[in-house]
Amino acid sequence: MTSTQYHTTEEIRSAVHTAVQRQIVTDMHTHLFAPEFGSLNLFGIDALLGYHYLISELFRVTRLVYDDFWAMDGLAQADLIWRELFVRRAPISEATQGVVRVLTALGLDATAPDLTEAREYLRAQDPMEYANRILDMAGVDVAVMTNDPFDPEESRLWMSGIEINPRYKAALRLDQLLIHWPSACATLRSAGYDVEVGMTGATCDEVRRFLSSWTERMQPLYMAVSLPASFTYPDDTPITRLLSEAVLPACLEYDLPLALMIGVRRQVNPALRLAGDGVARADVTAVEHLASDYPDNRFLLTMLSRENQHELCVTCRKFNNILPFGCWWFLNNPSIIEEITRERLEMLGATFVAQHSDARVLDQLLYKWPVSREIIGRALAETYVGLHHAGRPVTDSDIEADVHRLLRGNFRDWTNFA
Ligand code: FIX
Ligand code: ZN
Repeated sequence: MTSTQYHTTEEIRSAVHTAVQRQIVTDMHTHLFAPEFGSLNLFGIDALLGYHYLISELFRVTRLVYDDFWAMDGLAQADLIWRELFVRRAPISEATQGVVRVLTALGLDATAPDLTEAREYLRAQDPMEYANRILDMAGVDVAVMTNDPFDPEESRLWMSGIEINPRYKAALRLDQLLIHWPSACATLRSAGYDVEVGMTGATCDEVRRFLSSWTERMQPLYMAVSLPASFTYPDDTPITRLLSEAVLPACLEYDLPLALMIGVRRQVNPALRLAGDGVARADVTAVEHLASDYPDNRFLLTMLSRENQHELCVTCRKFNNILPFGCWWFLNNPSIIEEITRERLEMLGATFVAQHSDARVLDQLLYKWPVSREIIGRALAETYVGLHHAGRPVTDSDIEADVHRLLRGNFRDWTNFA
């Protein structure tokens, strides 16, 4: 097949825009659950309004006492958030605009005075059919979940041999194991593993046995951990030993990448619960040490602080066993996505995963992906316009190959996910 060559900057911009809109995405990090997980599968208006991004915005505009909010049931919380953030004022923040986009995409009235219509719509949906429909509408073929083997509700479902919709894949999440070792150790002991909190004896082998058993059960695409901004490696904490003697060898054995998500400051304001986490700049040298000590391991890497993005790009230029991904959480805003994507394109070409949604509620795919597609498309278009000005003809196959790499191919190659 012959490829089309573009001759003007307008043609290039329009070709990139079209390619990004058409590209099917593999959403490599979400907090979604397949419908078979029952109540863990969040969808619909009340879940959308209960998103922790909106809860912190509610407290920007009211003097409500935190405990009074938490004492309300979910429906009353959603009613209050709707009234305060969508009716009494224009929903201009990124998270509130997102809800407006979702309602509009579903054909619902985003200016409604209350939630009656949106709740009626929700009641009419079948969870299985709805999941496939929203994934299709968002142009997402597969959503990767976040699966915590220490969560009693979730692990019970996995143990029951649950069969899940193949459009959802697992990621084995290790926060409990790595960050809360003493309590994880107690849980492992009660499950029959011969582990010691002081990490003596068979502890690391037993942790590997635990990882093997969950890898075989969940068939994850990668293992993952979200680490605090204070994370250092190597040091004399259990994390260093668990990483080097259990997690990284297990990743090698199963040929899985390890995703490191670095930069959170958990519970800066505990009264806000899930909405109470913050951010700080982290030390990228920890990543460099890991990448250099474990050259045969593959890492997926995202950092939460805007201030870490440039140095992470530099680190990725030094270590080709790191694949940077996404504009995470507080960075998932148009202005910052544009900045980070341009910086990565300039420093790394198309060797990164442009975005993940981090959706917690299925319907959020209907805003997070359209926003990201738009901005990533703009950044890539300017990159190709630059190439055109430099004197290299630009073709549709160049553009389509890069769009595919950024939104689907790189992640799939890194995880051997055909
Ligand atoms: O650790 C994580 O995976 C974070 O993305 C979440 O825990 C965070 O609460 C979130 O939802 C960010 O978008
Ligand atoms: Zn997340």
